[in-house]
Amino acid sequence: MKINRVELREIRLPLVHFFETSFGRTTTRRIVLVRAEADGVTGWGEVTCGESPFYNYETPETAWHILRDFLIPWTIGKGWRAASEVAACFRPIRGHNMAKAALENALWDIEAQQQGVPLARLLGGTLREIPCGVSIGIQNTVEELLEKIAVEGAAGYQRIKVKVKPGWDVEALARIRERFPSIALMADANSAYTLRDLAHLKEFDSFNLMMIEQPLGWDDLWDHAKLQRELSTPICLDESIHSAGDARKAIEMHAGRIINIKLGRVGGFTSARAVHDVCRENEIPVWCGGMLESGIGRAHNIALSALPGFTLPGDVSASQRYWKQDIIDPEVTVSAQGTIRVPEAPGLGFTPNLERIERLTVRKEAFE
Ligand code: OSB
Ligand code: MG
Repeated sequence: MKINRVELREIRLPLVHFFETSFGRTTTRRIVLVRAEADGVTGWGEVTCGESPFYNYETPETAWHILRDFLIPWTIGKGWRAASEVAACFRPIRGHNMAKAALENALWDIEAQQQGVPLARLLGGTLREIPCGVSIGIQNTVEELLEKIAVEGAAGYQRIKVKVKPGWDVEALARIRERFPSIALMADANSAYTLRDLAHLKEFDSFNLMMIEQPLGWDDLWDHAKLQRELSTPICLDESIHSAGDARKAIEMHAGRIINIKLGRVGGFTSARAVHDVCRENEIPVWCGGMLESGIGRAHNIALSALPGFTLPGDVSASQRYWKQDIIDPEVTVSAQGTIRVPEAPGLGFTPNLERIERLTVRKEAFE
């Protein structure tokens, strides 16, 4: 695989409904896309960072810089035997996993097309359909939250995740349980608490939650281990797992009982698969997280979710929940049973719509 051209572009994509977490509200996404060409085949990747450095420290600007000045010059013009080789080449750069993932994942897309196999299969995926849940942000009122849960439940989604933060947590959860006593429910705090909130966090144990996601510091496994000893609800780690090594340490420390894998956060498919493998060896269930991706990142998430360790419903859901019009054809749809069918066509199995992407593009830079 000889990469002869890479194009970076930034698109602006307004969300159908604002998405609010403990760290803020998003209404329009700024998404950096990577388009790579090798031997006449085109592959796509997506930088999944937020607009501001709140989920992690990356932003569209830092990703553009790292891609333009380091990752692209390091990969272009070289012959690669496999997409799985580039992760080692990127290793000298500390962090910037979402920038790395965007380029690496584009090469996986190319390799799958070259081999004429679906990306999921190239990765070792075995599932033909993936179980789906939804992530519902903080709303203006609890009534609106309850209505959203009712809609998503009726659509068939297999579990509901709600965002929580101090002031929007036990009361909202109590109201949810009152109206929906038996739905599969979980809460995601995005690091909004500390161990000083221990007594408060213990109240979460009364809501029969599947898990509580990343209650404590984004870079803190130690305090999660302390908290897990005090909670009966399983802790799921999101922000603090960046590699297979982190996953191993978290498991050894009993910092949580479940891990959410995000392609961007861990630096691409090669690392994501390694995290999956460590978890599987240790019987830690995993599920695929989401970052409000466009269709391109969404297609990658679907391929990843086909690996056999993805036993819990993930945050990968239908395009129409996010976008009036997605940038891939067809868009991602979910069955009445709350599943997405893993495509069987070579590569992504979805076609990026160039004309639509071009219309949404606010800047572009090409490297030959
Ligand atoms: O913590 O999982 C998270 C969105 C942005 C940043 C962080 C998170 C999320 C989500 C949304 O929960 C998942 C999705 O629907 O894409
Ligand atoms: Mg999360």
